Amino acid sequence: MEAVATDFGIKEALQQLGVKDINEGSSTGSNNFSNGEIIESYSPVDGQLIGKVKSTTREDYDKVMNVATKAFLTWRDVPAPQRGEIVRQFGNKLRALKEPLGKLVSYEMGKSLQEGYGEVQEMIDICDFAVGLSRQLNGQTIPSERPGHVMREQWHPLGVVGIISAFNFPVAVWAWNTALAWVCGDVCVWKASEKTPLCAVACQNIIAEVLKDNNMPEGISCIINGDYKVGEFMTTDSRIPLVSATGSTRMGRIVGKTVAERFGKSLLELGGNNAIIITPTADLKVVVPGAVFGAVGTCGQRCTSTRRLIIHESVYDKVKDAIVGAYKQLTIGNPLDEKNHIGPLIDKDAVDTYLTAIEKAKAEGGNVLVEGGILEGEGYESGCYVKPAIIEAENDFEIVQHETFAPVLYLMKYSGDVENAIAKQNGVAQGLSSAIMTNEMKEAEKFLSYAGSDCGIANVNIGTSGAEIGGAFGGEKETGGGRESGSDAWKVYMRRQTNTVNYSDELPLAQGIKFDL
Ligand code: UN1
Repeated sequence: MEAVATDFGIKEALQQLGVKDINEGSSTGSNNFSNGEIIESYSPVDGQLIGKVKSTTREDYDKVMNVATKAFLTWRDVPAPQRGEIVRQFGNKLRALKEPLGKLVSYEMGKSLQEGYGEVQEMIDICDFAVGLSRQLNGQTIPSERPGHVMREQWHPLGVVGIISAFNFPVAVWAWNTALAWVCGDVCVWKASEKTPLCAVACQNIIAEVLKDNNMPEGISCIINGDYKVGEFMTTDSRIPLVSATGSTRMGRIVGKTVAERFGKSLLELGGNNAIIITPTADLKVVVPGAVFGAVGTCGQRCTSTRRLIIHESVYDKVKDAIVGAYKQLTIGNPLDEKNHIGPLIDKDAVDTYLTAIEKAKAEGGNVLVEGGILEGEGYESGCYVKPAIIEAENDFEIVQHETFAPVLYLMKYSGDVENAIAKQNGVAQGLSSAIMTNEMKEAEKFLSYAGSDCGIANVNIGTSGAEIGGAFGGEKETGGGRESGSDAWKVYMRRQTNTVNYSDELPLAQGIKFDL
């Protein structure tokens, strides 16, 4: 192992997860096909090299696809509740490994340890959900217009599901997809972010053991490594009926187009530009933690992060002072140290993007309330630690219209009715998450009505981030329209088949058409 931080039990965590340097011969499951260039994973926490993986070449990819396609033929024959039983065992393994996996997430990605654990909890929760679902992949029966006929709807597995995930949720988003896809009878090929490849290796090791214990082929779960070029192997591959992709709107536009070109399905979970509307009756006790966690949690790198506060002019100063005051309490530093609220950004490119956003906001006339900037000195050597910033801005600023994956929060005023705030909230290209803080029932219901928030997620008196797995997760407009995790999101992982069965001795045609021979 090269240069792995010994503090905070990272070395032990890696050992428990079977994640080793490739020079020591890592057990990366089906991924041991990968033979391409080396990808090094550096921690944004302390800049250390954690480990390496090899990227997947075209040739390696075809081997993975052969294994996955073959595994599908075995897996689809396993009754759904038995598939659920295997997912249950996976969830139990995650329970046992919550601590090391949460630590690795925190160390490789940079989110706080609490959020690292939270991410693993999200995986466990979706496994539980999927286990129940494995007995509920129900179709419908539909009355036929013809005598002696019956119509039914069935749901069948799709085949190989491709998953492209982002660095910010390096394990949970994969689990949202796989836990459902597996109970549905699909097998999965996962391209994790090249910024968090070791989290993917850890997950693969965990599921590989479960599959082995059940005498199931490991090809049910495969990982491939690399950047967008490796992702392209999947988006252009007609052996993959569904590509589920999480990431930027720019990436989703390419993925969506490429997959549609070959009539594949895509599930897109893209950028957000999420706002909280703060009305005159909002309770500051709820507003402050909701807005601050939303803005600085995961260092502002959630797709659900709060980027805009739309505050009624009558309470503007009060809310502004409370939020600015709360920012003074924030501690920034090693995310594995639980006394810190905020860890680093993912890498130096992200730091540049953050600095550029602040400069742009200033250039457009933004008024800085809480100065940002890079942190330097002891503990900040990786160069990825930044101060969360607050800027008074207008909704139509160019930079405000864009998602910046960093802790930059824009404050803006509205006057008059809540409709004015809703118009601002909807006045961006993205449509993921939104919230209103109010004790006025009429305002809350307006916000939730068809004329209210245009987002996939609309909350009352909670922030924009931190959704539970039980609801369908995703958003409208440039967020891509996909829905993952709870509710009936499972249907996207299956193909619907309508059956009409004639149990009479005649052949009446639908629509009363006569065709006598
Ligand atoms: C993401 O940022 O891509 O709602 C997912 C949340 C988390 C998931 C975020 N449960 O903030």
